[in-house]
Amino acid sequence: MPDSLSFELARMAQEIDSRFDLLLTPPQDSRRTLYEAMRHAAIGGGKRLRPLLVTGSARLFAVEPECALRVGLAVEAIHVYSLIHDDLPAMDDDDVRRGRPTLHRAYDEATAILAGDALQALAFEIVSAEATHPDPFVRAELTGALAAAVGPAGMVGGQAMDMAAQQLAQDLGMVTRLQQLKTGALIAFSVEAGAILGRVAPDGRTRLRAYAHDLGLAFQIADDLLDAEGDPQSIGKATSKDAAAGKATFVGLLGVDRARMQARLLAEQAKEHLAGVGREADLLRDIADFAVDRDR
Ligand code: GRG
Repeated sequence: MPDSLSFELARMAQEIDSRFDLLLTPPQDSRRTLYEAMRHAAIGGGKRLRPLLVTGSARLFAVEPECALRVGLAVEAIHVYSLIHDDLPAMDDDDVRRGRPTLHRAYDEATAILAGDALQALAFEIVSAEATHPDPFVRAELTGALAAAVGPAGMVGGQAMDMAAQQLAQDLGMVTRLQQLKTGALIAFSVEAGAILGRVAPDGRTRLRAYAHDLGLAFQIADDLLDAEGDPQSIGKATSKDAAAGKATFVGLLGVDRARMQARLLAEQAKEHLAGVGREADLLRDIADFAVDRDR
């Protein structure tokens, strides 16, 4: 990984941690446990890749860094909520996440459900607040686009398809569609958010959308490869769960070697969509490589 990307990842991790720390100060009343649970899930750990994508795309349009950081924080709050709910016994029933006990293990199921719900609401509070952008039309577009990326036509819809897929015959088209919603929609929002903040009209976002499409798939294939053959210690969660659960994965359909080739191809293709853009797109290029070369 280039030094510049390690630096950006470390700086983003610090930034997100300190912002969650400020926002989630436990009150002196009976909500204390809820706040502590939200802190357990949101602070420390995680690559913070989605906030970095918002920053990376915002750089192309000279967006105020504070605006991009706030949107990145909102996206990370949604991501953490999805991880908490995905780990619940009713879903993946996982015990370890980001190297720590999952939230329902550290606390209890009801607290984990509420902490996820609260993080989702917090994300919309952050993104729609005036501090995120002075233009109310920009804030409204961000809010609507985030809701679409998270809802039934986005991440939650993808999760529902994933659960149903375990009972169905699986093919590449179906897995691609499912993963585009489950993982790809929030990644695509993160990339597009920079353009929304920069007031770029939708027809000026075509190449950025193509980059996000290929990156999202490459990222998911790499995630499948890590589940199949990664080290649970460095990934911070149990591995080899997908095949055992009969999950629809790229590795299951393509095999390890073809899946690795496909992920690399998609990362290269993602970078090609940025051809002609100057050094200001280097962070997005580095993220495309990192998405497939990572070990966690
Ligand atoms: C339960 C509402 C609900 C949604 C679940 C996105 C999702 C849908 C679940 C997350 C679980 C999962 C393993 C998804 C596949 C890929 C993925 C999003 C991996 C985790 O993202 P990373 O690698 O994690 O960015 P860190 O911990 O680094 O933030």
